[in-house]
Order: sequence, then C-alpha cells, then structure tokens
Amino acid sequence: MSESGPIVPTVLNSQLSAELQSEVDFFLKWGYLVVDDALTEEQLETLKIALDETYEGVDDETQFVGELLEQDERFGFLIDNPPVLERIKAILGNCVQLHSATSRVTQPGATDQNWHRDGPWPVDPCGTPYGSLPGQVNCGYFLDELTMENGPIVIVPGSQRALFRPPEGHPTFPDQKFVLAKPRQAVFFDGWLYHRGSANNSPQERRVCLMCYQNAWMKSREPFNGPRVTKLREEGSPERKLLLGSIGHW
Ligand SMILES: O=C(O)CCC(=O)C(=O)O
Ligand SMILES: [Fe+2]
Repeated sequence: MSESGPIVPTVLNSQLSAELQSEVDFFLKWGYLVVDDALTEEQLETLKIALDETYEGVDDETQFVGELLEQDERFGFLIDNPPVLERIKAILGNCVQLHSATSRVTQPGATDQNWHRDGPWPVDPCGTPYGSLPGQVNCGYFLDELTMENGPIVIVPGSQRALFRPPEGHPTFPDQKFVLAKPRQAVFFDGWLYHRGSANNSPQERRVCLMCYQNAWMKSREPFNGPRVTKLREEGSPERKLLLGSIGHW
C-alpha cells in the first residue's frame, strides 16, 4: 500500500539544525561532503553481494553499470536512504529527483580517469539574472576502503564554481584532494566539481554505487521506466514517487 499525500512538497526548504546547516555550508563552499554512517554494516554487506552478483554476467572490460535500480531489488533502499536524503534535501531543497543510479567496478590495473564534471550545464556562480543555479549532487558509496593503491576519487575542492572547464587528461592540481573514504561513509560531490577516479594499482576491484540527485525540474539522464523502478514508484511514498520521476513534465 502506498502512502498518500502530495507528490510535490508544499515546502521547498526545511528548517535545518545547526549541525546540518554547517554541513550544508561546507558543501556549498567546497563542493563535497563526507557523510559518516551512511550505511549500516548489514547494508554494506548486502550492497557488496548485490553488486558482485550484478557484475557476474558482465564482461570484464565493462566497469560501469547504469540503471542500477533495475539490476537488483537490494539496491532499492538507496533511493531514499535517510542519512543521505536528509542531507541532499538540506542542500537542494525538498523537491528533488534522481538523475541516475549507477555503479562502477574499477578493475586492478585500471588507469587514471580524466578530470571531468558530471553536469553538462554551463555554470556561472551567479546563476542567471533571475538567480537560479541548477543543482546536482552525486553521492558515492565506496564499498571498499579507498587507499592510495586502489584509486581514491580525486577532487579539486571549490572548483564547482570555476567559470572554465577542467584541463584535459589528469594533470596535478596543487589543491587537489584524494578522498580516502571508508566503506560505511558516503561522499557527496557537486555535479560541477572537477573530479576523477584514480588508477587502481591494487590487486582488488574497487566498487562504488553512485546515486545522483538533482532539482526535480531538471532532466534526468536515465529513464526510470523499467519494471522494477515502475513498481517501486507505484508502491512508494510520495517522496519516492518524486525521486523516481513521477512528475513527467511540469
Ligand atoms: O570512480 C570514481 O571515483 C568516480 C567515477 C566518476 O566520476 C563517474 O562515474 O562519473
Ligand atoms: Fe564523474
């Protein structure tokens, strides 16, 4: 039975606790945030097993699987995982939807990714004359402890507001930061933050699930129209419906 209620929230910005407000301030300034206790031990184990099974049928060269929610029902809780969604809404407001739900398994020997931004939209720190900035926050659940060997995600804190694109390749930035995330943490990064996964020089795979959120008026990359997601949306709470794109057009 689905809960009833309006799908579009009636309030955009909720009152934040002082602690949450300071996390939002940090994110706005630096373009990233490490969230502790984003997963329980049990959830972490479940995700590892579900992800390994998802990749069993996938050819070794393929490091990326999209439409993660269609792959296995055990990924479903990530849609509105409370420690993450609470902070996403604190940053983006309550009217949010998923842009994509993906995973990447970086194989031993994989080389450095190039610097990139996830968001294709042109960015200006002042927004438009009207004021609005598009908001996209990617949330990475790194299932294996990130070390300098297995290829941490590298970011350039503050680069989300740079008026120019990142350089080609993966040259060193003086202020770059290797984020050595632990398995139960989640790493938020702004869609316009310069980032890249670094080379995996360890003998083990390095696994990540990426849940990407954005303002509900933005276009999503994934269709969210497969059988599993359709059922999750139909049976889900109003908030889940919104997150899974039930507002097809405005
Ligand atoms: O693997 C990573 O650490 C980052 C992946 C990434 O940036 C992407 O898939 O767009
Ligand atoms: Fe990326």
